[in-house]
Amino acid sequence: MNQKKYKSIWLSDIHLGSKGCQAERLLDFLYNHSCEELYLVGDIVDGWRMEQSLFWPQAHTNVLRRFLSYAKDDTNVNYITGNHDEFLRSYSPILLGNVKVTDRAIYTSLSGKKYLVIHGDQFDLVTKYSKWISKLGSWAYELLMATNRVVNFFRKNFNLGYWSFSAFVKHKVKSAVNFISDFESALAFACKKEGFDGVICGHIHSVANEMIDEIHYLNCGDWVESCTALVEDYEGRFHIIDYSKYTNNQNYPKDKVA
Ligand SMILES: [Mn+2]
Repeated sequence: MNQKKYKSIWLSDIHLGSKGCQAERLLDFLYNHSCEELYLVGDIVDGWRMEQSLFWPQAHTNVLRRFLSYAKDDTNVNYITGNHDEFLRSYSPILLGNVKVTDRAIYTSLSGKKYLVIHGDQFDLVTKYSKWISKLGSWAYELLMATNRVVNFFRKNFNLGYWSFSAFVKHKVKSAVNFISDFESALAFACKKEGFDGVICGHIHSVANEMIDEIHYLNCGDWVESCTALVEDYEGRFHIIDYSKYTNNQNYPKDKVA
């Protein structure tokens, strides 16, 4: 298999166990990419969804198996906990097989810069102080995702590409835009105070690679709406890979689950 290799790959907000999770597309990405260091930046398994009902298709198991096979193939696999997989926080830091589970990590880039790797909910005042409001938001979000699936079902049948209705709505709603910029500046401020050069996070499902107040702010996005990954290549450059464009050709070997 012709895999593209990077120094490091970061993925966040996969939400395995929820209907919105685009596990098939993620599997396609995983089969076509490898790295020395893999960071799973939180909300990988959606514990909140699973409390309500169990949704767990084979593709979701295959994603976890793929992570374990990376670890077996000498990739350094780090699982950073998020608010949807916070059940892991009572055990972290812990080594599960070859997978390091922690709440935060420090990454040194090839150019020698120090990045804080963290899910980011710690800087989101809504999830931090009110789980109830946050779960209500999560319910509204699920409704938005359901609409998204219906829209894309029709688009697929009319041979139109994938289009994120929910991302469209979120970018149109002013309060959502304010929420995103508040989150980004809170995180940048905290990182500057702690002496980091940058931050790599997830949580708000809004991909980014930008400078905020002298801090390199990188957000991996998610695998519910945007289907994006963050990578560092061997020249020490960071890129966002937009995998939503690789649609309708899930050509990963379906029966070969390593
Ligand atoms: Mn989160």
